[in-house]
Amino acid sequence: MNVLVKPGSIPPNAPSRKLFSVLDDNGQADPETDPKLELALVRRMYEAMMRNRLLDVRLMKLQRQGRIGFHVGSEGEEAAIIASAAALREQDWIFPCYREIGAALYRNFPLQSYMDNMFGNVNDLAKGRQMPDHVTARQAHFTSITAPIGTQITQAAGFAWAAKIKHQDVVTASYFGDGATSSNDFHAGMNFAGVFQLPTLFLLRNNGWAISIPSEHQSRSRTYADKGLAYGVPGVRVDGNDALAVYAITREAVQRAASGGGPTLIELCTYRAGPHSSSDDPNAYREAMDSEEAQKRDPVKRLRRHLERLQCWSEAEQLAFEERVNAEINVCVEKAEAAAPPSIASMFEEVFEHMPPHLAQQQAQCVDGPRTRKRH
Ligand SMILES: Cc1ncc(C[n+]2csc(CCOP(=O)(O)OP(=O)(O)O)c2C)c(N)n1
Ligand SMILES: [Mg+2]
Repeated sequence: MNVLVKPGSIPPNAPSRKLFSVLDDNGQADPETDPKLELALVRRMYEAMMRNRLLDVRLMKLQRQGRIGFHVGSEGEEAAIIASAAALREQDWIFPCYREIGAALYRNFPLQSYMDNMFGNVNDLAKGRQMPDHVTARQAHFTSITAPIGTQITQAAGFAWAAKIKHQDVVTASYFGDGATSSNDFHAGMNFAGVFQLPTLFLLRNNGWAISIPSEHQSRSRTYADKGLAYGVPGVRVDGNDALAVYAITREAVQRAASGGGPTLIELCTYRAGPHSSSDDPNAYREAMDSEEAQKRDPVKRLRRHLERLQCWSEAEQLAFEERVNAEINVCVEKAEAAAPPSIASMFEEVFEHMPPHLAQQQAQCVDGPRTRKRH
């Protein structure tokens, strides 16, 4: 039977929630929201964000020089990624999208291992079987990066469910973009986490774009945080370019999850200052003005201004830091580039515990084939 709904009986969208922030564009903290973190922690976050920025600059150059095949960076999104990772506890697990390498490095994933992955050499933990930037860092409680959008969301929910069943004090955090909210996995993960009240955080990096699709065309929801309403998952909007705000809200959500309060959806409102990846040219679809505005709100510069106000950072320290990090990057690049590629035979290994005969035959044919001959 068709039921005609009287116009006006469907309630309008929930009103857009206020954006939680601490720092203004000049790095001045609002005393009402300031989490009053130890300065050593703020400095550590700043240094990790700056190191990430220097890495992105260098890796993009290496790609343009044809020395690595691909790079997907996080310029402009460093606070959203690194300050949230800093607010997680050591035992908590990160289920990343492809932009979260900064979170792994913050957890002391070695820069050399990252660089080995970028060159896909014999020392790469993924053994050259993955694209560059698709690292795995188990020691850092950082799961493998996969290219398909959204798959990590259900994995994080499932891992949190297992932790809950085993009474382990573990919180999981899935990172994903605005575009990923259109994936099946987002809906499945949110529903599951809501129903089972799982200790998990949905860290939704709204960077304005899903490659060339603007975030306002991705969804008719008034805000991305509103999406939590349908699943009974509290949603909150945070200025994702404000490291202190990101830290404060993430910390609160971790504490709530760890004490049985259930999941939280955190919309980290940020901006993708660079291209989607080294394979993308944003000039084809976005105005230059756009990125000028983003420059003003740069999360790295904002946190630096904050530290300078507190007399905890100076121009001299900045120069020394840049020199030190660039030297560290140079050493890692040199080593990674000099290392041999993985052997062709290794492509066939580690799929089965005992290699079946047909695979062994293919391996032998491949090893004897033209790809292993010099100058092929
Ligand atoms: C299942 C799936 N569909 C499509 C793609 C192609 N793809 C790669 S990145 C991307 C956009 C993702 O945007 P968003 O989730 O906002 O993340 P961002 O890149 O902005 O961080 C798409 C559609 C994919 N990798 N996986
Ligand atoms: Mg996006």
